[in-house]
Amino acid sequence: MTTEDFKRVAAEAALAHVEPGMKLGLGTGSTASIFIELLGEKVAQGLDVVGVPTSEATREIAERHNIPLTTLKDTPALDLTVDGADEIDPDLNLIKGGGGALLREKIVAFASKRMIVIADQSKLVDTLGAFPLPIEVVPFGKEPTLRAIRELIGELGVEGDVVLRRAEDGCPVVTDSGHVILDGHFRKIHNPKALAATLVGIPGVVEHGLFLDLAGLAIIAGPNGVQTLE
Ligand code: ABF
Repeated sequence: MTTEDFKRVAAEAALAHVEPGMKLGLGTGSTASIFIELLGEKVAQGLDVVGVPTSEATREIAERHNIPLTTLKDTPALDLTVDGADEIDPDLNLIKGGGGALLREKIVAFASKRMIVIADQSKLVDTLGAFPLPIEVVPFGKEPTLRAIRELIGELGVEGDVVLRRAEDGCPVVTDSGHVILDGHFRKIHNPKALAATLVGIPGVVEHGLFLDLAGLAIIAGPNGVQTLE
């Protein structure tokens, strides 16, 4: 089986948690997209759900699969969010935002009674941080914000750096909410809670990709089958 197959297995397992009438948060990324595609098949068979997309890309995919959509304005409380992740540790802490949608992903997850993370086994790690931590910042003053994060990395004594995320054309990636992303190479994040608290204290930081105490269940598929963390 391929990584794509494992993503599909995890997405299929998450579908079993969806009940008629649910208000759903729809995640972003390739694994979440498979979930949305499978959800679309159920909707075509008559399943009555409504979704809030976590990105414009996800909105397009959900529309293509005829999933009824709503907004957090009209539906501020959701039942369940299903989303992917870049890293998952054994305590269900996550790094998210490799796809640049972390801000809306976190708002939607926070608005949900439950968040299920779906992933292939490559996302499971002992310690977060090998994947660069996405940090969404306001473009005004991004240079001093970057310097502050660089100093923080230095204080932690890691051989890392922080870089402005750029698209293939060399321009800074701009998020759906009009911000830019700094990718922090922290290597090993031994105390995610402390780092999260420090990052939100830096002016200009809108949100970071550490998702702590948000996921209630992780469904992780690999060569040995499906593993769950909760
Ligand atoms: C989103 O998609 C992100 O937060 C995470 O960065 C990414 C995971 O993507 P994939 O499922 O394509 O690996 O959930």
